[in-house]
Amino acid sequence: MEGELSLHVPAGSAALSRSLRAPETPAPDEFAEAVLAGLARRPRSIPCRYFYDAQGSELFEEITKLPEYYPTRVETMLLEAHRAEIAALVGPGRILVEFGSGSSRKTSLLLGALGNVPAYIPIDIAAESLKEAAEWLSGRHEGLTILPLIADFATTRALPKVAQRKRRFGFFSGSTIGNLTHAEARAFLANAARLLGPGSVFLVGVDLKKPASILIPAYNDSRGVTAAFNLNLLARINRELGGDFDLSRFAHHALYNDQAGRIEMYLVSLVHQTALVQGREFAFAEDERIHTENSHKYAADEFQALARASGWTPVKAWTDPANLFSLHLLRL
Ligand code: AVI
Repeated sequence: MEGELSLHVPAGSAALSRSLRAPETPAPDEFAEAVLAGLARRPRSIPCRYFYDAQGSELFEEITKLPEYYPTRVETMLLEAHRAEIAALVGPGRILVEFGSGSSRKTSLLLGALGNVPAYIPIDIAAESLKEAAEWLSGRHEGLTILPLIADFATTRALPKVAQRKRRFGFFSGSTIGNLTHAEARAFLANAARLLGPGSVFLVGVDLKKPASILIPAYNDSRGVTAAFNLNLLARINRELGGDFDLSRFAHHALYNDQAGRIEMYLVSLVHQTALVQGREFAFAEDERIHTENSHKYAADEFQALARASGWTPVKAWTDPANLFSLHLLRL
């Protein structure tokens, strides 16, 4: 389901909140179908996009501030260090389209460096995050036209009409591309090429391959925020689908699958138990897992090969001295 919240922000957040339509909630049936099918299949799995209800989005924001979770910090540092060069390579007057925009905090750095941006189109499934992000940005970039699009960034088929009038600059940050399989990532990049159109440029943040000794703490932090984020999926099922999961009987587990080059997250049943979801009963053996997320890591040349296979030409890549994270500028 897609919906547009169209607004122009002359000054301050008061004007913004009056202009917003009531947020559209994602179709509950879609969540129910995904959960029921995911719990019935073997191995059990639920797509990670369902992490992001209001509580899940808040917990993710907390994750981004954890000392162990380096991606947000390092990507922000790369944007701060290279924004002027990025802006020079992108050029002025482009509409900025952000895929999976979330809180839009990093976007502000780009907007400041780009200067002349006719409109900003953040695309996200979480209506509340979009609204909050638009309000936050409007306070910092007076006069910016913000056209939020409530949609799944992976399957967005069309941009608002205004976006077709100018050349476009895509932004996909945070290594969210890592949450897609390689085939999905390729399809996403090809769809982004079609949406952004000929002559467009695309900046993509990609987490790099590195030792498991750095990766595992990033996905299993000492404060248990990532565990709470993972377990919130069961809490969301309880809230929205009449589930009766006992959260104290499931544990968060993160491992690095070296062969696949990805972090895998699971919810592990600590005992033999049953749980009800929309009146259907699911039995879990002790140690049985629900796969909840993959987070793929790419060497810089692996990502560039993927981008090429999807029709993009790599222009330049930036990495930090410790080789933790990369930013890739691509053009069509
Ligand atoms: C949103 N995404 C890029 C995060 C990641 O690192 O894969 C989600 C996340 N899962 C656990 N911690 C953060």
